[in-house]
Amino acid sequence: MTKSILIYPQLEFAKVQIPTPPYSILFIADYLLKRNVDVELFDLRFDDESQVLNAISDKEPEFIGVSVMTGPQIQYAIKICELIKKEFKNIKIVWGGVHATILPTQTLQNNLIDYVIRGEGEKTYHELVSGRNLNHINGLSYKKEKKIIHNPDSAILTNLEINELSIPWTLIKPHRYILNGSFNAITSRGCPFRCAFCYNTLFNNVWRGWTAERCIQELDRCLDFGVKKITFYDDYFFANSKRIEDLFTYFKERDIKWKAELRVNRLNFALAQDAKKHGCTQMYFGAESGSQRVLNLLNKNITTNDIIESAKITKNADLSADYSWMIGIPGENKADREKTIHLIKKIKKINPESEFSIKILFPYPGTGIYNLAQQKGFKPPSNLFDWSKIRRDRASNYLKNKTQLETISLTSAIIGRKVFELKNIPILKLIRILAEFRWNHEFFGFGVENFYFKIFRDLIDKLMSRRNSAGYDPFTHELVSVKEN
Ligand code: B12
Ligand code: SF4
Repeated sequence: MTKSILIYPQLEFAKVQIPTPPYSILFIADYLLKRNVDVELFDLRFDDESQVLNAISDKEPEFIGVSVMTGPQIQYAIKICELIKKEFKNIKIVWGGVHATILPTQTLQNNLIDYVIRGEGEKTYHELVSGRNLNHINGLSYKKEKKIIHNPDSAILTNLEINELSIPWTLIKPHRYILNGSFNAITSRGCPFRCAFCYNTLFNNVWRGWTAERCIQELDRCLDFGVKKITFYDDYFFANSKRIEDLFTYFKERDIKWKAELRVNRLNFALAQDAKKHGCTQMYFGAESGSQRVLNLLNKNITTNDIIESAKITKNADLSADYSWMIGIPGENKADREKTIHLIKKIKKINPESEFSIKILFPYPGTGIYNLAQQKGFKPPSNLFDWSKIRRDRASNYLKNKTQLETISLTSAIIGRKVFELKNIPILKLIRILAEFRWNHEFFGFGVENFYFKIFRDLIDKLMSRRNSAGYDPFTHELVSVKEN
């Protein structure tokens, strides 16, 4: 029987949020299981590296698959691959996920990695582990006589194939991913829009999703495990109105509280009111910028007026909203940034229940914004290790006023989040007073707290990586304890 092991490496701040199940490898595992491949799965946010090594000794699989996204996860992925290769020299290591898809050549230049699977992994990985001739495997990149070969792209899964996939719960411990009844779900893939900074422009640009009936089958299992509140991580949850209508009925019947993302210009009062009536507690929006010029540059296809309208609508429907903004966009100037801050303040006035965060844009290769960033002097990391240092709250080297941008981002994380309103925790209160001063006076110079934050975050990450730690419940805005058996 063909055997394989799939690994989801550690993440930074893994336990601050509700851990999302490792869907990337879960769906691949489900595809393999249904085709009689013996598959075992390790989530290194919980499992120990020694468990992986023991499983390899027991099973002696030919291939190990590792899922990797750009940023800190790379360093943990490298670490586990080093450990594996040290003990099992002949084992073949396969990297998949968004990072390896964007940069297959650079990824394969690392000696630890034998194969890269670009795009959706289900079919390609199955063909690889089943021993198909390498030349015939679409979506595969590999090394041959010191050359790197990229086979043609694979076809994405059809809607029917997506509907045949389910979450193979027996391979994971469900309670790990449920915090205080909250759970993160994904019911679809892809997004038809073309925002210039988004991976979807090169990866996942056709929407496919579970039907309402399939969603209900999968979500019913989650309810059996005690789930009451669901955050949908779909890129385009509201793509199909009939599906949404049926899901709304289900949410109401089962008293499920939920959150999901919507484009600001797809919201209307009837939808907001309906969502609220059917258990929606918050909608999140990619607002990105308060400058129309920058929104156009990002090919966002929304107006600042759409953003303002969305705040009025959510306010009138008594619905909370979470807005995600970006700064450090190539081509953005100081005036654009000020417009963003002013628009955020306006939104907060219109809907005081809304939350927000400001991230610093990182130009990923292959996205529309990447060329523009290169013209402005952006030099992408040239190896995997340097890619692992990329952080959402750290400004890239080519940007001017890096500390100021980072201070704006850090301030927004404090001002914009309900968790910092927990006034009974003295340290949070102090941090909030300083952030409020900065925000109200729009004074982001002398970012000393940013310096200390960088030291502090490394420390916190080490502590948070332990088994039992505090997590943040985004529904109740409470700090809760994450327990691991
Ligand atoms: C949920 C989520 C998270 C969760 C964690 C995910 C988890 N499982 O725990 C959280 C919130 C923690 C998170 C954090 C980050 N995330 Co995130 N996240 C997502 C999100 C919304 C869903 C991921 C998912 O499950 N997708 C569904 C699965 C089925 O799709 P998939 O992961 O692409 O997997 C398929 C293929 O990629 C491939 N594949 C994947 N792995 C493997 C492995 C093998 C062996 C093979 C063969 C194939 C393969 O096959 C899979 C099935 O077809 C995606 C956006 C999206 N919709 O995908 C962003 C996304 C993956 N995140 C992204 C990023 C950048 C981050 C951060 C690194 C941001 C940052 N710079 O700080 C942080 C990580 C910080 C940290 N804490 O370390 C980017 C990745 C871009 C990139 N270049 O890698 C995405 C695409 C968002 C975006 N629009 O840019 N994220
Ligand atoms: S709408 Fe969201 S998911 Fe879709 S392309 Fe734009 S940023 Fe990406």
